[in-house]
Amino acid sequence: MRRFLALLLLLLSAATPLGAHAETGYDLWLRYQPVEDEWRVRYAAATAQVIAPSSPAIDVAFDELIRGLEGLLGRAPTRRDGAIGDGAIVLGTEKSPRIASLGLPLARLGNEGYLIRSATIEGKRVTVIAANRDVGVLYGVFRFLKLIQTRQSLDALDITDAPKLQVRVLNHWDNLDRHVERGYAGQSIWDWQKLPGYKDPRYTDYARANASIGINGTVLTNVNANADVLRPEWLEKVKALAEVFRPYGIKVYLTARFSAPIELGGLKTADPLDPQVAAWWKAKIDEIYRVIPDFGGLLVKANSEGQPGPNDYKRTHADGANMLADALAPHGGTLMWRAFVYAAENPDDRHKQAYTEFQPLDGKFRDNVLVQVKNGAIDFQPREPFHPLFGAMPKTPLMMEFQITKEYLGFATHLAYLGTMWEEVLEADTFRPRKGSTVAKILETPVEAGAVTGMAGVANIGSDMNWTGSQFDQANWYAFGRFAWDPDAQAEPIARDWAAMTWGGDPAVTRPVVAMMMGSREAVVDYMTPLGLGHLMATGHHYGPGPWVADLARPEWNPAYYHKADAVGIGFDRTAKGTNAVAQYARPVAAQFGDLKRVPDALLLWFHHVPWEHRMRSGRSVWEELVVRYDRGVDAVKAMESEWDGLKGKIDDRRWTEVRDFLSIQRQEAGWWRDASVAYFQSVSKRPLPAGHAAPAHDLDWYKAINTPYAPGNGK
Ligand code: BDP
Repeated sequence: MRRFLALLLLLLSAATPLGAHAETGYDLWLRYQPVEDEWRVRYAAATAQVIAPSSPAIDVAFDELIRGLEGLLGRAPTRRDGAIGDGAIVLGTEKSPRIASLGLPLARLGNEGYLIRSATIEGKRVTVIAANRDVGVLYGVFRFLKLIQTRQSLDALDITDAPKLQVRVLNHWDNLDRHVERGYAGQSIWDWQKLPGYKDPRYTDYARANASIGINGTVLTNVNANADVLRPEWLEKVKALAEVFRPYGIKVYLTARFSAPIELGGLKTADPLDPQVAAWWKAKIDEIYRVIPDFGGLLVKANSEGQPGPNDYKRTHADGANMLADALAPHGGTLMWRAFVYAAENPDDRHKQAYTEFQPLDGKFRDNVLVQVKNGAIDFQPREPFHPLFGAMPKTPLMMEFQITKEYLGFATHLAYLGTMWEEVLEADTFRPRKGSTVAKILETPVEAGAVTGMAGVANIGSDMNWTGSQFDQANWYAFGRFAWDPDAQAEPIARDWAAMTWGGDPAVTRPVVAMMMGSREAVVDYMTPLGLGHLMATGHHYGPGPWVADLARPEWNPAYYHKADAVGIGFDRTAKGTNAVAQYARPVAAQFGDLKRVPDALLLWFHHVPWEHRMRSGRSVWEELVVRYDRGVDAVKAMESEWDGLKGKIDDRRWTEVRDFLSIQRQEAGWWRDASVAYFQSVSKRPLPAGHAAPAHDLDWYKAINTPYAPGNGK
């Protein structure tokens, strides 16, 4: 009877029209919705049975496989040992005699790689998912499920894959009171108050999602750090999370406030060369490892935006980093030290400050230090040239820091797929030491044998039902994992995979969805900061335009500092005639960026100050081009809206409606950006709008008067 009812339910659910499903987005790209009948038949033969040994990581792999097959194929093969039959999926490492007997080429897969292969064992046709370590088997299982989710054949499989970077971490900018700095998806998912007593099941789903894309670490706390998290009672909470994540191959990391020896230890100084300070950190780090033996390590933001650091004691960043690294080293811990520094006292071009400070320290950091560099020279803008430090510190492991949360790209409501932005940065050629040395290659190539490599992404995850504040922002979490696994990956196939897994395999859905995604980031660039402009957002919360702001305490906090628009022209001269920031790049790159004739239009105003009449490649003046780009951005959002309208009925109503409403907010805000920016720049350029381009809806003062003090995500 129960089986009959289950079957009936299954048939009913398969027969329910799509629109009636109320999907919230909670399931992310792991929805495991039933495949079409023809595929169910095709897949049945290769998924008849699952054979798996037992260990914490293999158990979660097994459970995930069963869960996936149950959802996708409506049938769960649950046998996990005994005789092998045709169509078995055999999981394991070389410790399983059956896998060892196949003599698979596992050695080159490293600790986290996997192999999926159609094979014959004991005369039966099987699929083997094998790895050197259990976590590789888990990654292999997710890949196998993806084959079904994206409707690939399961015949004659021969897949091997291994991550190109070692440390693939999320950085949560989450405070201990659950406020998320630059978070647009609700509160922090870490419910510290209830930890360690209560472990929200959400932590497990978080781990599943991360493991499915190969993320193997998470920094739980904000870079603007609070020393309290290092207190014993907080370490118990951290330990509880570490226990949930461990079977999924995910290590926990914390941020360390440099002044913790003063705040927690009662010392008079945090000077890294003071033996008492070093001893305090050593004892603290030993204590952490007693509580969490596989703790990943620490992340530090020092001497940047008011954070304490070694410069307070006239010591270098290397002095500070090495002191902590030495305490972590005996435990195998990693220290991530951020290169995002700029100082109030330093009048030099902000673009140059991180390079100026860090480049001379090349070779001075301990082996277990990763210097974490933002993708661009300034700060996560919609478009920046790649950071000049990439390639410039050949003796120092550098890791990439991307921002997944869209602080500068429209918060949660603007659809902006960041895969294209990351691909653009990763494939940029640094020419260091030679042509072809892309940013990706620099990240992937250890500075010496065995040296550590990595990538960090500032998380966009919160307690919202859909995790990321919007359905489409899930794609950015997903894409980050894929790029951290393989920095040479391409944005478009990643978008295709995500779209198929998230919205269903119908090409009538995925094709337009992928097209929207691929154009979306450029649309944001166009309506916010075209032609290489940057940092024009309103003060503090960064919500909406503020290009007129020129009265903040520090020069480089003001949008006017970045665009330098005046009656004559616009743009920041970073050529040899200006701040000469171009000289921080390898010669061929500097020659291109520094040459008005060769600099890409997309970076023109980042590197050059040009008269309003400057002729662009299009034949238009830079003033006209600016207006054209602003309008192009708004038009692109309108095009996304109508594309999405065409998908009504093809996807579930709830998610469809949410996206439709968000696109409408995006269109209004894109129009706000366009109008406010055009009004402002016109007040400076004093030029007429090009023919066919409408005047802003209001005068400049109207836009200047907009005040949104409660916009989310502000630092505090
Ligand atoms: C800026 C953010 C600020 C962060 C800072 C950082 O506005 O909230 O603390 O980056 O990365 O973009 O440290």
